Amino acid sequence: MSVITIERKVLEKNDELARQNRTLFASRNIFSINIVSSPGAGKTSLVEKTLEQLKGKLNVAVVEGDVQTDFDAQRVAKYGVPVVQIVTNGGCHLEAKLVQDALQNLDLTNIQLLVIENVGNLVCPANYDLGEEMKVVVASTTEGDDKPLKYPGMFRNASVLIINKTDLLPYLPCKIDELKRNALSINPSLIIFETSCTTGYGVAEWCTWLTGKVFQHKGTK
Ligand SMILES: Nc1nc2c(ncn2[C@@H]2O[C@H](COP(=O)(O)OP(=O)(O)OP(=O)(O)O)[C@@H](O)[C@H]2O)c(=O)[nH]1
Ligand SMILES: [Mg+2]
Repeated sequence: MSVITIERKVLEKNDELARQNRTLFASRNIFSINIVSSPGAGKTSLVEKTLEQLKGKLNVAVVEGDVQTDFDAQRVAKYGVPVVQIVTNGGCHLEAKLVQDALQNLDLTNIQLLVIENVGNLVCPANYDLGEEMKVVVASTTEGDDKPLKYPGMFRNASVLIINKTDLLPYLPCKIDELKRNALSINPSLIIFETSCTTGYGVAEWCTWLTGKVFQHKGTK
């Protein structure tokens, strides 16, 4: 019973800090996304491909979250965008406070899109609001088509599903229609894109949609 109470308090505190992050983003007119997935589904690869496409079109900053190492921030830094790495030291998800602290080390001047890459984990990040506009869940074909049913929280809380590693479909038992059906049975309003970050397939469609969202958001402020 007391464990439940403590967990609720932790989440309430997190929600308050997420509200503060959201207020900061709104005051600066920044659209923010929180990319979540199991380890290795292709979050950083998607960030890299997205940065390639959006170069010269949108000002983007990136917050990287990992249990250990700054490998992902190093990959992103090659694209010449502001990036900061959060190392959770074992923590299995990002929290609003970690993002708030990281933002102190990020120059947000003229930034239109903030991309937060969460720790690879299909469970815990679902419960922690970071102040983002939307969660984007990446599910790769190598994980199988049943994951939305086994990890429903993440798919329920996401606005967008990116099915990545479609180039591997010929070699895998994963059925993409089944994966989509399962995801939509959990969350009928999911917007779905299919990508291969290896071949670049589908990345343009995702980036066009995302750019539209950023400008639509700007228009409402
Ligand atoms: N075949 C194939 N491989 C991919 C694709 N996208 C990513 N990969 C590979 O998958 C591996 C993991 O990719 P990352 O982008 O590091 O995945 P991640 O989700 O950021 O991983 P973590 O941050 O560790 O959770 C790398 O070896 C990528 O090259 C894809 O579309 N097709
Ligand atoms: Mg990564």
